Amino acid sequence: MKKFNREITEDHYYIAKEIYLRIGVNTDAVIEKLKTIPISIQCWQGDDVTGFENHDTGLTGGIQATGNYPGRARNADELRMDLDKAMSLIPGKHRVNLHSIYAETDGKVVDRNELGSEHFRGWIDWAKQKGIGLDFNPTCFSHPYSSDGFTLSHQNEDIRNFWIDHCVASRQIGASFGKSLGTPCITNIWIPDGYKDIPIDCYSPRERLKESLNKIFRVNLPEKYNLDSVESKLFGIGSESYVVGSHEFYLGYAIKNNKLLCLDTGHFHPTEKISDKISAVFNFVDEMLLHISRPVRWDSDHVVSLDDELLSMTKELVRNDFLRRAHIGLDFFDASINRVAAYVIGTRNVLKALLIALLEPTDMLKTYELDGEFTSRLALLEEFKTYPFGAVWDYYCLQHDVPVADTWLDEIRNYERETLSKRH
Ligand code: RNT
Ligand code: ZN
Repeated sequence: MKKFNREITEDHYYIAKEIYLRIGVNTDAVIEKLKTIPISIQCWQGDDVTGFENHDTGLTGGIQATGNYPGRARNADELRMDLDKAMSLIPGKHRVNLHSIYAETDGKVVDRNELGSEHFRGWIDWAKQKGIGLDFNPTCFSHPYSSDGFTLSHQNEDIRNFWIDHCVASRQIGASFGKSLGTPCITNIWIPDGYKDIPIDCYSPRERLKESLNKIFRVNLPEKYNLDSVESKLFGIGSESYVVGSHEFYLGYAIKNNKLLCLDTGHFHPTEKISDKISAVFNFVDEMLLHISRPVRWDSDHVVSLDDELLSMTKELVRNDFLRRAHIGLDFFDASINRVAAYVIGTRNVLKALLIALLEPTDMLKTYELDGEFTSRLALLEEFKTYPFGAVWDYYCLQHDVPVADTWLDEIRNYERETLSKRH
């Protein structure tokens, strides 16, 4: 594809700047604000949630990465190389979100309850060199001890304890990330526990989960290094009838125990909107983690698209100045397209959605709302949809020395030809 002419991009921006000034929006200030918002990029899109352990369990836990596009990262070096490539095509400084199965154990078998920060040296050094933060997740799936579908809520105490130890170890690894990198790590607990079919006792597993969480969090870690979050889900593949860690369960847990609540956009009934939950939840919890994905039918993890719900979410965050309290993470995995492109598409879309939200003259709209001027509110909301945010976005990319518009795709094609296609 032909390169974008620098002058045209700049001229477009100057025209857009005038158009936004008319409605009281300073695009230069918006650009400065957007630079300060990090997105936590999930490492697991790069290898279909496989990790580097040598279990033959495959991916379990009711999640699935479908597709067999060539070029999956097979080890930490390849994954980091792919993330480097993706991040070179995304404007701004972001974070990377790891799972415990991405430990580097030098060929030795180290079970998950025995993992330590030494197994993440490669990741820490890489992040330090890039000047980025890391986030973390215990992996409570794809393991022989999760094979019957239960982990922290398991009826067997030994199995429960194994997972408790793993979660404590994970929080400590998270704290070591925070300490080494100078930015707190969010360690997010998600478990797959649940039943395929109608349960008799819904209460006991939840009671056990609560007790396991209490034990996990009893180990005190400084908040400047590690922040804990808990993630709910409605159903998984094979846990269609009952999930122990439901929304109400974790909402209650987070409020009572002062934890971050993780809202994954794919973990609710299809007509429920996360965008409408943010303001409700923020009346009761201090901070939250967002797992932005895109639900389609049964799948909660399609690559993020610039759709209405994403825009509603970023508008919620911007309008209420929630950006300091809401940590933005991504959670999608698609094995049917170029995986590096998937990173670029999803992350650029979240940034575009944030930019569009930041370009809104919120005070003006709020005034109309309070004055009962609903005609103006609707009329302007609709008119603003065709304002030239694309010109501001292109300029933002240009400023960051990142390909403008669709020209990043050429770099992905080159990378595919020169690197990904050689992985067999
Ligand atoms: C699963 C959860 C969870 C995982 C990652 C891999 O439904 O969304 O966040 O996607 O931990
Ligand atoms: Zn998630």
